[in-house]
Amino acid sequence: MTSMDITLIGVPLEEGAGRGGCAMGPAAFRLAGIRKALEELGFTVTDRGDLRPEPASDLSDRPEAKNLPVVAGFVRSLEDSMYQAARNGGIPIALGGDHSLSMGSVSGMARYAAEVDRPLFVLWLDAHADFNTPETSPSGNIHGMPVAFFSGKAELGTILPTDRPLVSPSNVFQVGIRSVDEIERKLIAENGVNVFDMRAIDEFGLAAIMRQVIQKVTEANGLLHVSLDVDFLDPDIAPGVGTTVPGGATFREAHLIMEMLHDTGLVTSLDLVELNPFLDDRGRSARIMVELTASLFGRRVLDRPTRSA
Ligand code: Z70
Ligand code: MN
Ligand code: MN
Ligand code: MN
Repeated sequence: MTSMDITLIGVPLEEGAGRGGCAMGPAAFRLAGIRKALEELGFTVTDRGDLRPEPASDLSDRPEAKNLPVVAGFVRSLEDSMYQAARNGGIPIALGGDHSLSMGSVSGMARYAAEVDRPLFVLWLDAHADFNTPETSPSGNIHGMPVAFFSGKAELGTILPTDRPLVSPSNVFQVGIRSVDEIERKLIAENGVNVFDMRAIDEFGLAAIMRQVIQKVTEANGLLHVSLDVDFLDPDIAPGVGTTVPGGATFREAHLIMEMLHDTGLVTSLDLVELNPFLDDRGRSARIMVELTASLFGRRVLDRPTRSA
């Protein structure tokens, strides 16, 4: 890991999801001990509290993009917070909040990456591809659109400046996917998103998949943003999420990803999203997410010789 400074940014946003509850996510992550877990690993942690943006008054609400003004307010604010934290040499972690916040976190990191002249890669750990647009979305929920947005493929008005740096879909790696809408399926193929669905995990194993991802990012000297949706995990181990999809990643699989990533030192930012404490089982999902975060930043079971990927 290049930096030993971590900035926690609370994003109490739930208006991008179909049901309420994600706004309580930042509080649950704090209660589950995210700060202490990172401090124990030697990091200096700054918790800059929760964002409280005003809804964007220049954008209007519409059925194809529900609650756009509220979502846009958070996206603008988070974009800048992530960028500033990265520019100050730290690792920003967005504590969600629903997944529409990634429009801001990824865009902020894309701005930083452009400034330091390195490509940004995104590892999207999710049951969903989140590549809908207002035109293709069956729900109108913006949390199903962030990947299309930061790839420049979703028309959502001027949430961010039109000349903002975009992320190439070929730099996006999606792992754990098992629920994709009809038109969305065509979009991810046409745009060349790298998708490893649950079948790929079962056929090849996560280690082989992660080695590919790590090799691509390393060869390009890229920055890597990790976006972890609670529903990436199997609902049996992480029930605290609005859209549970059976057949998700096991604790061991998720752990392996985090440990392999830590060994590379490539990760420069993280989102923890879609935690719905109202639906959780006594904080279980929040604690698992914190544990995975600790593994990503170096908590280990055994010392072992570092092997090259
Ligand atoms: C569906 C939609 C979604 C997360 C649900 C679901 C999207 N594809 N994303 N939960 N994180 O409404 O667009
Ligand atoms: Mn998602
Ligand atoms: Mn999801
Ligand atoms: Mn979800």
